[in-house]
Formats: sequence, C-alpha cells, structure tokens
Amino acid sequence: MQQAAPQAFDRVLSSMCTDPHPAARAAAERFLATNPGDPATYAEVADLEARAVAALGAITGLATASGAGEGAEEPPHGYVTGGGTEANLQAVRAARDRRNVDGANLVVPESAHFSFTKAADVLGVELRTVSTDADHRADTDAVAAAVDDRTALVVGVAGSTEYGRVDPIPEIADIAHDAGAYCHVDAAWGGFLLPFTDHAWGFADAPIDSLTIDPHKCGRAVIPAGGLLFRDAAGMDVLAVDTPYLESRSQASLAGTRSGAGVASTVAAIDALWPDGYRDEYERADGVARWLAGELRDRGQRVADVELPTVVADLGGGVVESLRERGWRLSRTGCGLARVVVMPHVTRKILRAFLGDLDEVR
Ligand code: 0PR
Repeated sequence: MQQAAPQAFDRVLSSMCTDPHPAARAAAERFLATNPGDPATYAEVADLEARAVAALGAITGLATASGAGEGAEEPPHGYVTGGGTEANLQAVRAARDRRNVDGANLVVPESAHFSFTKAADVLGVELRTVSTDADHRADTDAVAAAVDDRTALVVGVAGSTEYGRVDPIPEIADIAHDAGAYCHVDAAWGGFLLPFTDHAWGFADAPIDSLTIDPHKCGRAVIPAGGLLFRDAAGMDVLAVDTPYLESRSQASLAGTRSGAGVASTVAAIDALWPDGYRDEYERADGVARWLAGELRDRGQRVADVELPTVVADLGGGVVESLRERGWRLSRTGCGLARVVVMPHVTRKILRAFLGDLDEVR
C-alpha cells in the first residue's frame, strides 16, 4: 500500500495542532501499544504518566503552591486525557459529584469551548452561558449574576479558542468559591504560553480547583494528549470507579484503554522544551502575531488587539473563501472574522506569502 505523505503544516493557519517535537514523535512510537489505563501491566508508561502530571503541575504552578518552602512541593492530581474535551468533561463531572446538589448547574462565559456544551448534555447539568465584555473576556458581573446555590462549577478560559483571551481568573475563582462552587480553568491551548506572561491564571496565583492544559496543542506532544489537573486528591477520587478484573483497583479516566503514545510524548516534549524552549516559542509567536496584526492594519483591515498569539481580523466578504481556494487552511470565528493561530509552524516567511496572496485576492 502506498504511504500517504505526512501532514504538511505550511498553509495551516487556524489550527491548534502543530508538528510534534521530534523527541515526542520518537517517544510516541515506542509507547504506541501500551495502555496507561492498565498500570499493573504497563508500569513503565504509568510511571511516565505520573511524571507528566508532576511536570504539568510545575508548568501551572501547582508544584510550588504548597507555600511551605523548599522541599515541600506537592504535585497535583490528574492524568493525561484524550484531549481538552475529555479534560473539561471530567472536570464538570468531578465538580458535579463533589458538589452533590439536585439540579446542578455549570456557569461558562460564551467564549468557552463547545466541549462544555457536550459535558453539560452528557452529565445532565444545566449549562448557563454568560456574556463576555467588549474585549471578549468573561464579564464578572454576568458570572456573579448567574451563580446560585446549585452551581457546581464556574469556568474561566485562559487562552480562548477564538480570540486567545485570558479571563479574569482570580475574580472568577472568588465568585465560584463564595457560591460554594468549584472553579475550573480551561487553559487547553494557553497553558504552555501563560507561564511566560504576567497573567494570574494557575494554581499558584489564583485559588482554582482544576485545570485543563493540553500537551497536544502548544506542548508539542502527539495527538492524543490532553491534561487534567486537580489541586486536591478528592478531584480524582470522585472520578474513580472500581475495576474488579484489573490488577489495579480503580480507574479515574473516562477512556478505558488509552494510548501510551500521548503520555510518553508529553514527557519527552516537556523534557526537551520546559522552560527555555517553550519560552523562546512564546516570545517568537507573540512577536509574529503582533507583526501580522500590524501588517493587516497597514492594509486598512480591522484587527482585534493581540493578547495570546491569535490574530483575528475582518478581511471582508469572500476573502477567506478565496484564500482557502489558494490552499490556505484558514477558518473563521463565530462572527465570520478570519483567525490565525500562531502555532510553532506558523512563521513570518509563511505569513509573508499569505499576505502576498491576500493582496492579490482583495
Ligand atoms: N478548550 C479550548 C480552549 C480549545 O480551544 C479546545 C479545542 C478544546 C478545549 C478542546 O480540545 P480537544 O479538541 O483537544 O478536545 N479547540 C479547537 C477545536 O474546536 C481547535 C481548533 C480550532 C481546531 C479551530 C480547528 C480549527 O479550525 O477543536
């Protein structure tokens, strides 16, 4: 059988996936046939998963959050999921079961990823979607007005899918906790970028309860590798079900058999890139995004301010379609604006060619 060529990324402008780090590819290959869902049989990959969770804890600040000084660091509790959707669903499930009230609800800003719609549907939780402000961040007054004594979870997004916005996480955590609810941060995309900004978003600076951070997005691991972290062991405990015919006694993941490739590649990518490689990439992407925004503004386009490296612009009617016909994989936001996510494969050189095509089709 003829082999298909590997995915070429050079015209992919709106995806959150990218070329995995070479060490991540190699590690994935080695662990393709292992199952971290069965740790008694696949002990090596189970150990790697513990390392992955500890490393994600260091990146999000949880491993240094115990406040008891050197040597007192405590890793978070969590696992490598199939992606952000599974992580978000499991966070809602854990909060629902820990909160344990009839008719539980979930409060999310309208900028939240559609995985919360799936989670609410599957879990039988009422979804309360609240408005964002003029700059596309969660409106804290709207969040406060939506919570009540049946709210199980309040979600803040740290790196939104459409605009790359970071919600006011400390305020959202306070609102959640005042209502007796849990606070979850969806940093599926932003998690590997935020450590290099001055945002208070993680476990160290904001008292959040759980977090999504996906190695298969900006972490440069292979698909599938999402990350779910809890501050307290109770988050994982409530998800665990008994596993009578496995050596290990319980399982907290949603999937049963899972790919060890995602786990092993997460550790390999983080070993290779944390912190300097991720910092260098964040600084590069931030520079490229601001440069692209400037180039588009110079052409008279309306461009949203850049926060994390996503550029959203109004290119005018039909332009996205014409660019797609020329091979650019460009998608649009809910309101029809063009959106470029500056992932590691999106370089100035590629964007110069893109701007050349844009000038021709306009
Ligand atoms: N949370 C956030 C903030 C996300 O952006 C995404 C995915 C998820 C959770 C869900 O993660 P998984 O897909 O790993 O389950 N975001 C985009 C999505 O809807 C990625 C994207 C965006 C893909 C635009 C293609 C595209 O054209 O899949």
